[in-house]
Order: sequence, then structure tokens, then C-alpha cells
Amino acid sequence: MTVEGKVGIKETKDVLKFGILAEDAIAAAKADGKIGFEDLGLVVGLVGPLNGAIEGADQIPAELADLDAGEFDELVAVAKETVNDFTPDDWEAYVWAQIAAAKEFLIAIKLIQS
Ligand SMILES: [Ca+2]
Ligand SMILES: [Ca+2]
Repeated sequence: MTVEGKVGIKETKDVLKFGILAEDAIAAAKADGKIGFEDLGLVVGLVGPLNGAIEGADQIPAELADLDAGEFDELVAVAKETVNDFTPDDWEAYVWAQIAAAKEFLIAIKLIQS
């Protein structure tokens, strides 16, 4: 939250980035047809973004409830700078799908942790 009384999109950005990076890492790990020890570096690279995504994730529903057009444009911009070698046909649909997938994932993580 930057402006008093206004809900920002910081935590949503974190999960969006994590969702995209995780998808990239899985695709890269599978590129040679198998996932093995040589792919460990890819997993290690996700630890920071994952921690960022988990931290403050409980704010995401409030952030999405308060999402305005300018904030959504920012999320699309974040997605554009995070994706690697991939251009979705529909950026808006892509961003929503990534946020939805990342939220599911975080719920699963919370269940494991508790
Ligand atoms: Ca907002
Ligand atoms: Ca966060």
C-alpha cells in the first residue's frame, strides 16, 4: 500500500512473477525430456520469487478486489518483462490465468505448511 486508503498491487505482482518464472523453469527443465539433478539450478532460482509470493499472499484477495484499470495495465507490464521467449495471444487472459494458477499453488503451499 503506497497511498493511504488505497490498496495497491504489490503482492499480486509477486505471485504473478512467481507464476511466470515457475512456468518458464518447468518448461526449461522438461526441455530435454526429463527432470533431473541438472535441473536443480532452475529450482534454486525459484526460491526467492517463491518466498516473495508467499509473503503477504493473504493481501491478494483485497488487492484484486480493488484492482483498477491502471493497476491491471501494470500487471500486464510486469508479465511482459517477466516472460521469456513467449508471447501470448491475449495478454489480459494470460495475466488472469497466471494469477489464478499462482493463487491455487499458494493455497496448496499453505496447506502443506500448516
Ligand atoms: Ca488498487
Ligand atoms: Ca509478496
